[in-house]
Amino acid sequence: MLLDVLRGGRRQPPPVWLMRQAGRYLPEYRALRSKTPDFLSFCYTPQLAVEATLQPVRRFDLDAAILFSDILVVPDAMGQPVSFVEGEGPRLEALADSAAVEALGGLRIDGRLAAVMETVATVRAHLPRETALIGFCGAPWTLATYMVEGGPSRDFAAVKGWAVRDPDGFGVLIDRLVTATVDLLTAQVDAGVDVVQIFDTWAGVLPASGFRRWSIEPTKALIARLRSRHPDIPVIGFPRGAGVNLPEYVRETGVTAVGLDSAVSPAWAARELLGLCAVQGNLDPVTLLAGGAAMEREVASILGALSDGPFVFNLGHGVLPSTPPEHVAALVDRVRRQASAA
Ligand code: 1CP
Repeated sequence: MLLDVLRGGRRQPPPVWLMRQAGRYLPEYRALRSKTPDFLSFCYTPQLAVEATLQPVRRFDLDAAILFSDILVVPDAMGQPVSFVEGEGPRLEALADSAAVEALGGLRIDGRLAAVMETVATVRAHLPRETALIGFCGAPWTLATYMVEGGPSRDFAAVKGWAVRDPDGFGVLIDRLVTATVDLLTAQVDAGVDVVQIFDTWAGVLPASGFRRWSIEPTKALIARLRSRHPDIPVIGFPRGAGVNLPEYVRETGVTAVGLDSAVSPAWAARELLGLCAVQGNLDPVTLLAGGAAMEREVASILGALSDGPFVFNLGHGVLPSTPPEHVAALVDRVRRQASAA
C-alpha cells in the first residue's frame, strides 16, 4: 500500500510507518540490545538486526518496515571508524582537512556491509508482500556534519566553516559521499528493499545558498545515479528544516515523496507540495509522547489537511526513547479509523 501511494495513488486510511519505529522505546528492543553492548556490532549482526527490524511491524501492524541499521555505517565503511558512547551518541575522529578526505576509501559491499545486505534479504523474505521494506542512507551533507564535527554538534561551526572557506575542497568530500551513498542504496535495492529514504537531518542548519549547493545538488546527483541502475525505485527525501525551500528541493531532486518535519503546516504542504509529489509526515514526536486527546486532535488535523493525498502518515522526526508503546498503538489505531471518517 505504501508503494501504491508513492506511485501517486490515494488511500484512506493512508499507509502509516514511523521514523525510528525500532529502538529504545520498545522493551523487546532493549532486551535484544542488552546482549550486545556495541551498537554497530548489533547493526552488523543479521540475526539481531532482522529481529529489531521486525519487532515494531509485528507489534503495531505497520505498513512498512525500515531496515535496522544506521546512517553512520557509511563513514565506518570508508575508513573513519565510528563508535557510540552510551548517552552521548556517535563519536568519530574528525576529518581535519583535504588530506584526511583523500585518505578515505570508497564503499565496498563486503565484510560488515555484506552483513547489512544479508539483513535486507532476510527481512524481505519474512515480511508479507504488502508490507514495504524501506532502505535508507544519510544525505551527503548530514553525513559530512558527523564526519567533520566528529559527532553531534550545537552550531556546526567546523563543517559550515569549511564549506564557506573552501567550497571546492569540501566539495570533494561531498562528491565522495554521493558515490558512497549511491553504492550503498544500490546494494540495498539489489538485496531487496522496495523504497529508499534519504535522511537529511541537518539540512535546516544551512543558509539558503548552502542548502542549494550542499543539500539539493548532491541529493539530485545521488538520485540520478541510483536511478541509472534502478530506474523505478521510489525515493523519499527528508530534508529536515528545509521550510520554504521544500518546493525547490522536490522539483530539483526528483524525489518521489517528501518527508515533512513538524514545523511545516499541513495546509501549506497540501497547497504547495501535493501537486508535485507524495507527502509524508508530520506529527510532532513530543505529541506522540504526550498521547491522549491532544494527540487525537493533532492527528485529525494532519489527516484533514493531507489525507486526500497522495499521503503517508508519519512523524516529523524519530520516535523519542521515552514514548509509551501504547501511544504508538493508539496512534496507528486513530490513523486507521480515518477510512470510516472519510
Ligand atoms: O543504543 C541504541 O540503541 C542506539 C540508538 C540508535 C538507534 C536505534 C542509533 C544511534 N541509531 C539507531 C537506528 C537508526 N538510526 C535507524 C533504524 C531504526 C528505525 O528507524 O526504526 C535509522 C533509520 C537511523 C538513522 C539515523 N541515525 C539518523 C537519521 C534520522 C534522524 O533521527 O534524524 C541519524 C542522524 C543517525 C545518527 C545517530 N545514530 C544514533 C544516534 C543516537 C544518532 C543521532 C546523533 C545525534 O544526536 O546527532
